[in-house]
Amino acid sequence: ASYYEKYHSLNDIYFWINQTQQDNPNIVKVILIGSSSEKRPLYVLKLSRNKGPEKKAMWIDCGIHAREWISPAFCLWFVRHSLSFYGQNQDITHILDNLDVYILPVMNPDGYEYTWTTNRMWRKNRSVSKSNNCIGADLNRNFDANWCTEGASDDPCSEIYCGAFPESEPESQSVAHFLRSHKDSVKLYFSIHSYSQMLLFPYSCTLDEAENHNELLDMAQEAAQKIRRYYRNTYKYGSGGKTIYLAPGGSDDWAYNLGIKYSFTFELQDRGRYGFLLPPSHITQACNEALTALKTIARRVIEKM
Ligand code: 0X9
Ligand code: ZN
Repeated sequence: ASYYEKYHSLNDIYFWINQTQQDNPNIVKVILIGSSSEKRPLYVLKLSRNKGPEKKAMWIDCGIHAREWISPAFCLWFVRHSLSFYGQNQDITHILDNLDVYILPVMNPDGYEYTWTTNRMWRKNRSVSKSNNCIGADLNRNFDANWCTEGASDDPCSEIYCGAFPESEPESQSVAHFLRSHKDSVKLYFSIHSYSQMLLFPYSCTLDEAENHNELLDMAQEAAQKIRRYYRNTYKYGSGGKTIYLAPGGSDDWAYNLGIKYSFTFELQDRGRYGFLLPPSHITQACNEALTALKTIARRVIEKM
């Protein structure tokens, strides 16, 4: 199996980030957007085929939840695909000719490291709360979108603990800060999770429909159809609140409310057979499915720009 068909430790991924930048100095820039609660760096890769004026941009984050190992694997897969197939694959060439891409391979490095060393099923970050012995907040409940209402918990021991206040966690704060300062250029937001095979869009923090619900639904439907056609696999799609559950404080809803009107959360393979413990032999298909969906949606957004 190649490098991209395996899961990698956090140190391997940091090494890969550095190596990828060094091997592709004209295309890849590494941006330090902040650090985790245990002071690990949060690096974003910027892929930019710099010709002409500043382009609009797309954001992809992976690894919000520590145990969802297929998610960082997807971010690496996407970067490899972008660097290897630009000029060969029509879809990725079109995307990179029209958009810069920001990729955060591991948004929750402390949690990810913890799943490698101590507890494979850890979900949250590793911040220490003052009041209590419990560790960690759910970074996907910590954003400022109907923060800590139904579908999140104010109990620090809960798996869906929303944190002390919106953006209380350095990881979510760093992402929010970066996106706020790039909100005029970023047109498309993706957050990669597992598992359950779903293509979700706002809202998850309310059952209300987003203003461009039908447009998002149409894009997600086309993406799911492509996955079915090319990979013979089924993905559900729809607004988060109605398709999976109410879950406030998520990055996708927050990004949407910031003005990024094309905002998606992908739940990759599988549908529960292996769950978070998806075997490495499934990485190729899981990533290719997500890549197909992402490229389908990006193409549609570029058409509208
Ligand atoms: O609950 C979540 O954060 C996501 N599911 S997961 O099993 N990966 O934890 C779904 C996120 C959907 N979007 C929002 N809740 N905003
Ligand atoms: Zn998740």
